[in-house]
Amino acid sequence: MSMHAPPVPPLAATAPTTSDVPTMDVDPFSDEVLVDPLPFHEALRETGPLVLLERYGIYGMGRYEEVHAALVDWQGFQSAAGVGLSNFRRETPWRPPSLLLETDPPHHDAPRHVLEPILAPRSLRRLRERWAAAAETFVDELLEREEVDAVRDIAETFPLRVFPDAVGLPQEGRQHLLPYGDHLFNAFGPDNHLVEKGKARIGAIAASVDAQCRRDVLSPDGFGAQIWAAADRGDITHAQAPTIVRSLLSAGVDTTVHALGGVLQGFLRFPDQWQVLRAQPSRARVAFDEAIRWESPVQTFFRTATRDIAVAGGVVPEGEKILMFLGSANHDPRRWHDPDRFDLDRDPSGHVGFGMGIHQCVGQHVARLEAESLLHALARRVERIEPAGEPRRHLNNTMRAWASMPVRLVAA
Ligand code: 4IA
Repeated sequence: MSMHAPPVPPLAATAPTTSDVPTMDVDPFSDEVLVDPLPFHEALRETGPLVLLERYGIYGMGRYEEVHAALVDWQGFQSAAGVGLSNFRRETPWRPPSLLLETDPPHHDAPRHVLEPILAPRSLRRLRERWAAAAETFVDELLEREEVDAVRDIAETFPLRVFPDAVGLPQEGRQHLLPYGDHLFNAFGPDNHLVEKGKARIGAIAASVDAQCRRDVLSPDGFGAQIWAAADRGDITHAQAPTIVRSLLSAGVDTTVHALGGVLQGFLRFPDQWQVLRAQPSRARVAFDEAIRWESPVQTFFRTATRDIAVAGGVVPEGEKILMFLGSANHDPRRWHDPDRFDLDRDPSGHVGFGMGIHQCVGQHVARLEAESLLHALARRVERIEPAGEPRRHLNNTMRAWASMPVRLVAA
């Protein structure tokens, strides 16, 4: 009898499968996309809320709503399998995983709770006057020159004058911080030519960065020493302390540098916005946040599905990687009016440029204070910022960055 029964329809015909998810074959880490990601982002958002990126066999999200939802769902979208393309369940990470970025609760929580008050606005109050004075001196020096490179001479120089001192780093080895970050952010992507070019030097550079995390080289009053003091209190272990200091050096330099490059580019492209800031220098903070949205220095991050997760009609299968396009979400016209405009009159809050949820940037107040100090001093003393040559992009698998931005600063 069973021999004559009609065949059972295959399960796949009714259960949601990957075949419900539209595919794209573009390489989001190609030079072409990295130079100008906006056309790719639009195509990604239009293809669907969840897309299979065939080239790497991973899922991608480019719309604000789904990116935001994935970022806040740490139970479904984990970080402990790595927030780059490499899946730590199957592959060995190139460096010991971060105790903040590449962990999930409960392991994530003690390091986070230790770092949060150290980098909180009230703890930074003692830095405010010092950084304002440093910015004044810095702008004095800039205005002595006809032309400057807004990347090398401003965006890189100012953070490197104030941040390593605030951490309490020795002088020795500071020149390795930017190259270290550049390789780290490349290494979140695929093993392409950008990763390849860093490989020869990264061993020595990482050793230097690790050496700067040791208790005996850190000054007694900086963020670094406060992390070690938390180990003495028993809030974290002494073995964890240097890796948490390493997070400051990993996440705190290139990010701020490229965010400042982004805000300066915003003012070059939209000179009327410089006049808005000049009229009200207290808008420096909102200008910086708008630049984090507009430029999105950290463009992308991955998560890994902890179970089959339904996303807008498709399913991300358990164990698979999802690439969240923060820069695309921050330009999604479903969420933002005229998203490609850098506009101090908009309210940029809710952007995902600092992430969202339990992993949201713990150093954002430090970055804001650096930017605010610098922009405040520039806004009061510089009448116009004029282009003095073509800006040039710096390519990185994760960061949206500038290599060079020649400008003339016209004194007020
Ligand atoms: C860490 C997301 C990015 C800014 C970042 C990079 C490194 C680390 C944290 C965040 O090493 O903890």
